[in-house]
Amino acid sequence: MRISEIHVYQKNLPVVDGPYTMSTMTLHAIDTTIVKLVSDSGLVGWGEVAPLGPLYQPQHALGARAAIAEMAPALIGESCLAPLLFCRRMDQLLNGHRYAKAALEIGIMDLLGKYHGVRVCDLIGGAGRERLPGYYATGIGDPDEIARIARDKVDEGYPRIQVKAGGRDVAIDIAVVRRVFETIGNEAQLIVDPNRGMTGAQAIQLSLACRDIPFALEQPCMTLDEIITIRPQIAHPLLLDESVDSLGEVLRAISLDACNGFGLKLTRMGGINAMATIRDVCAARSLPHTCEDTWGGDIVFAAVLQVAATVEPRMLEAVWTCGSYIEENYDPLNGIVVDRGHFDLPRGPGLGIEPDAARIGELVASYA
Ligand code: 0XW
Ligand code: MG
Repeated sequence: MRISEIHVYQKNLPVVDGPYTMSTMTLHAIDTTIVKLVSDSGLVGWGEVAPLGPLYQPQHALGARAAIAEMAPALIGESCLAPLLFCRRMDQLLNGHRYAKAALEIGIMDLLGKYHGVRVCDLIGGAGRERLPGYYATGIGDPDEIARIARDKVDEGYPRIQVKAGGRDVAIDIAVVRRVFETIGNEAQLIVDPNRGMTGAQAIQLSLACRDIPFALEQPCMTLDEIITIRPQIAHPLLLDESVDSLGEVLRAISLDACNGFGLKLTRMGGINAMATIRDVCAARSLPHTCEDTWGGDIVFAAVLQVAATVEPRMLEAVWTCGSYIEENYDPLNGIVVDRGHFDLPRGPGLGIEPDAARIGELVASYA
């Protein structure tokens, strides 16, 4: 089975009840890129990558499409049955740009699963469970507003709540954390995520002022170096998110004893197989992690669930999808939906979803 055509689509995903706010940016819509890999067997594989605007990380939507344009012509005729060799071929065509390569790799894994009549999770070890815990991420807001959202989401069934912080007076963030904990107590796991928007001093201040409240602090500062500096001075477990963008960075963080776990974005890491490797590395050091991505629709989040189902339950922090922030599923029948704060793994072969052509945006490039 070889690739005979690659089609690239672009779609804007408006943020439902938006904008989505973080310490460093405000987003009204996210630009997603969908790839359709057509094989000479007639089977079709789907991939997707949706960077979170141009400021969240160095990855951005136009970069994804430019990288795909750079590689796609030379990928026509490549085998769909050997994902490792396919990824090596992409590395021979373009340096870096793991996030764009991830979209194509997701498509290859979808095709491979469909070819063998198995789910993607079966290709990377097998699903340990069919239902996965989700987490809800709020935006930046005032204490009462965020506490109300946290209460609602815990009542809905979410076992983990992430509140945003940073980019403002740290006293407000301290008040938010206090108010949220007064409201939900230990009914859900609490994460505080400044998305790089705090100085080291602010992060220390937040942590020490809330020493009595159990939460994990996610990516408080801009760089790994800053985080390593403050780590001995804070009272909470520390998770890295934006600072880790590859297996190499995960290994570096582990070797520097820089964190207690990770927020792992599938496309940023390079795709499904890269995530499976990182899953095993994290398990070897008992470092829990999420399975998630920056944004996107059914395709990228089906891939996230396929990986999450293979993670040992005690090592999986939770799954995040932007399900409640997007308007519709690409696949109206088997699309990813949040059910009482949890997600069910799709049942069909490959990724287990089949996008509707009318819902995947504009065709922007085709290669054959
Ligand atoms: C909460 N998220 C998973 C949504 C956005 O992708 C940002 C992100 C995070 O944890 O930084
Ligand atoms: Mg984060």
